[in-house]
Amino acid sequence: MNFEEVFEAKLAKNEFIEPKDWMPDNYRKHLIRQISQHAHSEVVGMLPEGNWISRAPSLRAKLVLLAKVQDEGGHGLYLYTAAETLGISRDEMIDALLTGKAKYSSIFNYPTLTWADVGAIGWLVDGAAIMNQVMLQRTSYGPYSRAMVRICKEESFHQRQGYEIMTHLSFGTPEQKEMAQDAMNRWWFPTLMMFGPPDVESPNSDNALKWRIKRESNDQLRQRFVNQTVIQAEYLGLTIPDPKLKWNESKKGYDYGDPDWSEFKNVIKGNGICNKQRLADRNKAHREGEWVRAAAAAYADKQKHVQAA
Ligand code: BYC
Repeated sequence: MNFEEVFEAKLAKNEFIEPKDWMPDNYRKHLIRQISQHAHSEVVGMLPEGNWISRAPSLRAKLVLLAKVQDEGGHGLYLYTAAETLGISRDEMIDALLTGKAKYSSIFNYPTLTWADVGAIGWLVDGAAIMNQVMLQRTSYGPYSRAMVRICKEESFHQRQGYEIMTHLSFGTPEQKEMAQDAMNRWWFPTLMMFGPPDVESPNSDNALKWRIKRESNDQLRQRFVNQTVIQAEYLGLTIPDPKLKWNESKKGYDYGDPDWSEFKNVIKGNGICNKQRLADRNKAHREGEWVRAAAAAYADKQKHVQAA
């Protein structure tokens, strides 16, 4: 068998492709694109939530949120490391993020206006992230799959954190319930956009499915998310802001209205409400972390000399 046949045979047998295995150039490029975008999303995702650490309504809420935000940093680390095994350097990836060349999830370009938004992010955004990421645990590239196993465990905790906040608010005072509903109204459609464009407009899906990088399509996952979330919203007594939402017995799922795809395109082009602020904040954090990187590099250098002596 030639290299390509070995690669195809592994995919057919559901075996992992590992860093030293031969792989088509486009498979490598596809993975670098997706894994690095995913890593950037985790790191940029720390920003809207991080804004609320100092304003959390109790010590307990603050501790839980701090842990969650730290987890996101860890997810970024696992994912950057997985991408590095494909032959791209961390510096190249970070540079692409900081200069605005790389994409990250559209969802993090929306503002977090109230504490209920922290709940909505955990419940809806992490809920959508898990829906997508559970299938990525079985993605064909070994290092990505292994990173996803740990990430998914932590994401379930994040989703519970958000749902707990929404439960407190929804069963709280009328003002608190209103805050929860307002957050639901603003986050619902942007969350549906996280799954990517409709299948018929998704240029990367065919290869992703063929190479078993994605196991399910954008629309399949979006549908599953809607089905799962409606019942959770009903329990909270919150209304999903979609007049087209309706149970469809024949497909055993909900029909739902489309997000505004022109808004999505605008956000991923860099023109969302918070794109510029997010990039400026990431650049600032990077500059301010320069001394940490220099100290870590100096320490590593010193250790090399000690070992050599
Ligand atoms: N935002 O051909 P398509 C999280 C881009 S957050 C921005 O369907 P693909 C977290 C796409 O990149 C979730 N861009 O692409 C939660 C492509 O452009 P390029 C992060 C998007 O790759 C809480 C173009 O549109 N999760 O984890 O087959 C706190 C056409 O799309 C988006 C992941 O990244 C979007 N929403 O499917 C902290 C999961 N959607 O690259 C963190 C891994 C599409 O050709 N990623 N685009 O220029 C994936 O599963 C897939 O990459 C996607 C898109 C489903 C996102």
